Amino acid sequence: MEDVNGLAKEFLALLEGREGERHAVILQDFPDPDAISCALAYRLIAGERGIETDLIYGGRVSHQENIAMINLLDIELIEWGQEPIPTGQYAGSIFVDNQGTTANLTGRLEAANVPTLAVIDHHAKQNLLQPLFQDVRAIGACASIFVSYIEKGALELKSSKLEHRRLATALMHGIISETGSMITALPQDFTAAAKLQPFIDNELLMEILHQQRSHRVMEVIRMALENRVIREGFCFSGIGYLRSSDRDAIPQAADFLLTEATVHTAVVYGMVTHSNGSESINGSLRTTEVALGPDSFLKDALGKMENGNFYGGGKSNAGGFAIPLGFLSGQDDEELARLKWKAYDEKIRTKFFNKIGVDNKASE
Ligand SMILES: [Mn+2]
Repeated sequence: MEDVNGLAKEFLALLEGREGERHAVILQDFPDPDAISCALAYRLIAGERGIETDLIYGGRVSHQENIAMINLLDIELIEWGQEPIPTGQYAGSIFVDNQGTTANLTGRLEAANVPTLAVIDHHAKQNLLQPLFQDVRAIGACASIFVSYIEKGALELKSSKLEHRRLATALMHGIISETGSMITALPQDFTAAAKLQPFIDNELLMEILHQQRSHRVMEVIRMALENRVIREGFCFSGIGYLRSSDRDAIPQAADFLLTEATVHTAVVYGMVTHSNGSESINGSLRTTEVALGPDSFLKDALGKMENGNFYGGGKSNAGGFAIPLGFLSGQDDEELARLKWKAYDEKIRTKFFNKIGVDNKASE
């Protein structure tokens, strides 16, 4: 068990004497509500101490629920794009809900000599960065870690303050969405939610949660349904090519496939074309099987890249992977594009079938 009091104290000590500094708060490339709410929490906590913050990420926010959250709660996130980070712009970086391995800004921060001040996360320890302060806990939502700081005096929440009500609503949304509506929540997450409850805006929360699916997402789900192959409770589906702006449809399709009666684990993947022309296979795993362990499942099934990093990883009920195409990237004629997808689709399916011990050739 972590010394939560000690960690909160250490966190607050880190912020002491930093008045006037500007910090880069780094979210993973495809920020989710948990990450967004943590970044907002850091902004308010640091703001109280005269520290300015930019909340930045190197990918895209495309899930309509996340876009709604940002708009309805008026959260200012900066999509950084491909630009380098100017030297001297930031006195330090704070990684929330990630440890630098899922944020493509990590290398650029290093190139700009921005010191890593803190890593605050709830995924398995990755040891990529050497921060001054680290708080990596096994907990349902990273947002609950920030609530524990707030409880220990990082911020005095007041219902009379609009920005505090918005923060509480964001953190509650982060906890709810990250824990599958509290199903995978731990006692600490319930404690955090209880702490937030008096400050949240119920109507706003309802509005954020009830976003309808876009036409593009519906199309990706249709493809995922058509192409799915089910073996031993596992459902695999390769959906072909999609634009990077539609990447968030992949986990939504996996969520949907998981609702089929005989399925306990769903894996959906597709060939994503990025704005710079490069391509990668991106995939999502969702499971209701407590014993599966998405992190080791994906690491075992897909293995490592040449640089030693794994293609994928995860947490208790979800995981993701990205396989860069490198030399094979780029616009091709229809036939070559079809062959390229077919080769990757077969290879990935075979790897998963090998992992679960079934024969790729066996009929349905
Ligand atoms: Mn999280």
